[in-house]
Amino acid sequence: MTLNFDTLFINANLATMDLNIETPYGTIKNGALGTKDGRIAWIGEMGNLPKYKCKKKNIRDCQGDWITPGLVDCHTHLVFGGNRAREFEQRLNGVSYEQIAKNGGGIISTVTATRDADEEILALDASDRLMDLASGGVTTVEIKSGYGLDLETEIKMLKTMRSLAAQEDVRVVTTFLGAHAIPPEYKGRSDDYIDLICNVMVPKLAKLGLADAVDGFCENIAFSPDQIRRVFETAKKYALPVKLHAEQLSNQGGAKLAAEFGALSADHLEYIDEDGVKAMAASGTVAVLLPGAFYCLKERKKPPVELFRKHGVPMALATDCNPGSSPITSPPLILNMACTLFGFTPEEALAGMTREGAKALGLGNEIGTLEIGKSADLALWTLEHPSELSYWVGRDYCQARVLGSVLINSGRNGAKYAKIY
Ligand code: DI6
Ligand code: FE
Repeated sequence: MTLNFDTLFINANLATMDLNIETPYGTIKNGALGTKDGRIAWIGEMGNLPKYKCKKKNIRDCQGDWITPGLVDCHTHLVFGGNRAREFEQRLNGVSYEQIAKNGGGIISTVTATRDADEEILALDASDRLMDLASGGVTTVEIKSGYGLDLETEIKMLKTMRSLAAQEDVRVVTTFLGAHAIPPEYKGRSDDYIDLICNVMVPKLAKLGLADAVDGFCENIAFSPDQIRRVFETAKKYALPVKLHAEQLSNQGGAKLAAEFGALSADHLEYIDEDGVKAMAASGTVAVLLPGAFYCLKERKKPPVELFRKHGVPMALATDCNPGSSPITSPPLILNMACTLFGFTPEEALAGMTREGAKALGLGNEIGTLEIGKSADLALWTLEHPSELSYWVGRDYCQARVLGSVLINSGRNGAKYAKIY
């Protein structure tokens, strides 16, 4: 039988991250990967390449470069107005993150800036940050709303995200994070704000098709488990998957609640206990760990990586790019931090931003590994070995990305590689 390829990558080392291939990183050395209609149609060693047809100009000689699945950044707050460098200064002068929030700063200062922001500027700023992620190898990004906290601004944010998807050659998954903070006009009336989320916001956004999932912030400076439960029940009514910022600053039992609702992920989790981990294992909820926020907030308590391993909870990693606790747009920096700060192995780290990140978005069957039938979302790197992705500290040197089979040059050597690929 002759296979027809739209594109064929030859002489590549493949870090498939496919658990069915029992080499570290699911590696296939000296391999090839063929695509058809945006999907991976064949993958294997060069020596086993079957008879094929492919236009000569679409055969790319990778000259020993590595191909990994396109990176998945499964937790970001990429769309926001302004920045919070002044609060960074305050924190260095001894004011805590929680205290700043209590004084009306923190998330609320970004809410004010986002409400005021001109739509075009909002999109331009976010697109700039998205380009950083892309040059670090990202092909899929999740973006949360939650800096509007009123229907109009939440819609403005979510529409901005959808428009980024069209511009930037990156897959964008949107999440409604209305339950992020109590808006100033609801101060002291958080239950009324939850009513607004459940009775007005979720129904409207579901109707507009602007949100792919619903998230919340379960914390003593944000919303209680009972309030989050109401949000989750509403999401369920509209068939929207849920996820939760849980146990970031204290243990509120948020991870258990998330697990009870079959959440895609529970995120942060520094303060989770073993019962919470067991509940996540039972429900298949992914642990999304965010070393950037841990680092920027100078946290001491680490998420219990050993317990996640022991109970088989998948661990994803993400930048958490946001103006308060993680102004970071470098995926490789997150890989390095996960290893250095949380004790991930480089292989676990790469899995965290590929296979497990995909799972955290409910896209485990579509992206995240190099497997026949999955979308041809790839990242190409000039490396000796994939451990280098975690070893260099924040060095974004992805050479090119492929999204659904379409080649997109990016990275510092884009011009050079434009010739080769
Ligand atoms: N946890 C976080 O790390 C971000 N949101 C959240 O609930 C921080 C958001 C911010 O400080 O602006
Ligand atoms: Fe977050």
